[in-house]
Amino acid sequence: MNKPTQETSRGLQVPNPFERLFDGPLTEQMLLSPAKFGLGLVPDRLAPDATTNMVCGFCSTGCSLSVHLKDGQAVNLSPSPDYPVNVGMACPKGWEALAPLQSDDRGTTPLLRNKSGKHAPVDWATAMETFCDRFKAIQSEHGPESIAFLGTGQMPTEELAFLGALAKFGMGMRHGDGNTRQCMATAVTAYKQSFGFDAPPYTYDDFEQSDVIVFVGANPCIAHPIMWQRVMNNKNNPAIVVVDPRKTETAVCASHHLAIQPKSDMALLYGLAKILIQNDWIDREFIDRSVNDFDQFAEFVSEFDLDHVASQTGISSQRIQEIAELIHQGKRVSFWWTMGVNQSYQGTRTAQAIINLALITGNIGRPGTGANSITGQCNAMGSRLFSNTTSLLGGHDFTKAEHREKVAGQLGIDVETIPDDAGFSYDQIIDGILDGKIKGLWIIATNPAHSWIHQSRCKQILEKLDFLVVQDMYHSTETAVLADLYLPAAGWGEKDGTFINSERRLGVLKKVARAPGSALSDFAIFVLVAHCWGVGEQFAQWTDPESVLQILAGLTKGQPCDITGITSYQQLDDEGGIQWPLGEGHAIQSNQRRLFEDGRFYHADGKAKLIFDSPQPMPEPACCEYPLVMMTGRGSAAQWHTQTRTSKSSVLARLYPNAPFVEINPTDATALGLKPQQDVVVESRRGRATANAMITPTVAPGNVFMPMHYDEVNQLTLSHFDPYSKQPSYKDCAVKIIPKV
Ligand SMILES: Nc1nc2c(c(=O)[nH]1)N[C@H]1C(S)=C(S)[C@@H](COP(=O)(O)OP(=O)(O)OC[C@H]3O[C@@H](n4cnc5c(=O)[nH]c(N)nc54)[C@H](O)[C@@H]3O)O[C@H]1N2
Ligand SMILES: Nc1nc2c(c(=O)[nH]1)N[C@H]1C(S)=C(S)[C@@H](COP(=O)(O)OP(=O)(O)OC[C@H]3O[C@@H](n4cnc5c(=O)[nH]c(N)nc54)[C@H](O)[C@@H]3O)O[C@H]1N2
Ligand code: SF4
Ligand SMILES: [Mo]
Repeated sequence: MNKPTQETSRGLQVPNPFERLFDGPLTEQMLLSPAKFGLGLVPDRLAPDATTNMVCGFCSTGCSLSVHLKDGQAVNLSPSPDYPVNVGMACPKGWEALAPLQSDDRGTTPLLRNKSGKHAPVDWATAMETFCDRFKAIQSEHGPESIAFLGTGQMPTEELAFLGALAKFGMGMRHGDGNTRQCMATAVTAYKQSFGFDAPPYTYDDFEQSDVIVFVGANPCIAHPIMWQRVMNNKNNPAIVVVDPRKTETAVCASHHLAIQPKSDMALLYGLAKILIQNDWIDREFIDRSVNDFDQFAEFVSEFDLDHVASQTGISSQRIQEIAELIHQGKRVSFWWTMGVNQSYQGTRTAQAIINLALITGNIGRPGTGANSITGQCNAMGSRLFSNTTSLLGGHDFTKAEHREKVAGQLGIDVETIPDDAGFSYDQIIDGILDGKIKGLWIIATNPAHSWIHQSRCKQILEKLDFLVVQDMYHSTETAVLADLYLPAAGWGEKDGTFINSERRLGVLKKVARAPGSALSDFAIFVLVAHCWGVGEQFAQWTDPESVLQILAGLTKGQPCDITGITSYQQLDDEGGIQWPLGEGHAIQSNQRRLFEDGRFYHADGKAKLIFDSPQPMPEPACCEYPLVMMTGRGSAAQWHTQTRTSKSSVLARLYPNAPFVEINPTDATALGLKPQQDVVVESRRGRATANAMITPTVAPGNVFMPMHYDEVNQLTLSHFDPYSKQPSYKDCAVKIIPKV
């Protein structure tokens, strides 16, 4: 029989973290090398030569991939032909999804920094003992709030919920955030304020039903290629408007490209609203029934002088008029936005300026419409609802006593263990390290030493910590090498769970490969931590991912994101994924469901709010010394973020330039005397980076662009944030280019 805990030779009460995953007696030997004891093997529920469908682990599109097994191990994959998201398509990353699992720098054992400062292998028992001893020592000296965590939108919902609950309710942490802050925080805040809940309203079928499609600050051809395929399936010959300072791959395919000045979107969107209202090209009936604050909004936008808007945006007033007419004439207009909006010092109000256009024209709640934020990472939506960071588990509010009571009751925990606010946001955690409030940090499945804004400072700050734990698939990431303790994690394909995609669809991922060495799933690591920390009892029900989904579903009862109707992974598989909400006992009417069909929003009076504010100037504009505005973003469909995963595929490696590059307009290049591919130094007030000059008219004169996939980029970026969402403004800072001789 399994024992819940067992004493190791060191006297540590070590749990059996694998009770439901492995049914044999636990020995210390197993903890030393769990994979040898079957913990890494494919579960029984898959036949050894099966083909099984699972959701891709890169972007939020959530394509289904059919993974083919031989002798219980994944050998190949192809896109699933009948899944409602991707219907037989995948982008290069999806096709190559198994490649990152095979790599020499996979973590196979925990690593502990020794006295000479080097990482040395240790067993799991030592790793857990050190983890608990060091974090507890910090807490007893500096208070429970002196340790924090940074999580991710790239782990299954069950794992990120476990992390959030364990850290905050079990380990007494108050502060925890994740890379979703870098990505979706603005959309979350905008939706919460405007709709009363963080609820992207659309379904991918809307891409196919629209007759006018407006993309603002989004480049789906590169970042969400299969969503773009859905646009290409649209039979209505839609007008496609792309608002982006660059002539991106998406802009090239559009019928209308508005190459606006960076960060002038608000002026443009208010200008459009003014024209729509002035001409009465609005849906009065919908506004009266479903929208608040229209008169104030109409008055606010009436002040916008269109010639002034034209000079700010660089788009002529005739062109703005033309786009307003297009929106007016469209029967089904959908508005989509991504990081060109979210990653801005005024992102929340910009996102709301988009939402306002959809609301005043009644383009919401019908096929082909919506104010639609596209999410980024495979489980960004899961993280928004269940990471227990900004929101209390299940989209609840830490500050509301009744929500804390409800969650405590459901989980059977003491309500006092639930903090009464959301704690520090990511930037506050980083600043907290600097001013000595945060002494210990646990980083899981994110790589801030590359991806956080103004990274040279970030690296120095992480080095100030008394104790840094990094839990990653690879021991070689920019962040993992800084760790005092490194924990080796299984990745996508090596574990079970669910992701929630951009259109709110839950889909299953599965263990189809064996994690290397003694790497464990993040889930198993959390079980282990819970037991070693001494709160195993509190998490006694959190035995395996599928049980945790049921716990989480229970928490959503009565919430807009109610998923009490989801009862098993099998059901998700059978249905081709299920979009939230699905209440208990409700039948799934359609596998393409959108929100707000009844015109009712989540504020107490059922109405949406029009929220607006004056546009602000860029905090670091181009000047004599730094005459170019640098934008950053995705460079190719084959590169993922900090490239820890995609760089492992030799197929993908052929699809993008290996060296960092900076896109610069021919006019600026000529003025600087640059030759194509010449090495240049890109310098901002904070750092210098060497890159290849890519001379191209796709960026306007005065602007440059660098892909975020290269470590150098965030040496340059300026640490500034949206005041409401605290999302970093990654896409605007002043630089100069110095030719290298
Ligand atoms: N291949 C690949 N796909 C990915 C990812 C990846 O790393 N690689 N990451 C995923 C994630 S997590 C995310 S969040 C998404 C991001 O997806 P996107 O947001 O589509 O990608 P970005 O390139 O970051 O930014 C989009 C565009 O914003 C523009 N932009 C910059 N400043 C402004 C501005 O002031 N106004 C406007 N209107 N536009 C502006 C840029 O020129 C850029 O073309 O992609 C997801 N998909
Ligand atoms: N300049 C600039 N910077 C940006 C952006 C930008 O546009 N411009 N975009 C921002 C955005 S939108 C985002 S989302 C962030 C992304 O930034 P990060 O989250 O830092 O980037 P990733 O490379 O995806 O890092 C994920 C890490 O998790 C590890 N990992 C993957 N799967 C697992 C798993 O299952 N378990 C564990 N334990 N580890 C795993 C990977 O090896 C990798 O180290 O970057 C942001 N940074
Ligand atoms: S579009 Fe996104 S979800 Fe689909 S295969 Fe590519 S990376 Fe995976
Ligand atoms: Mo993102």
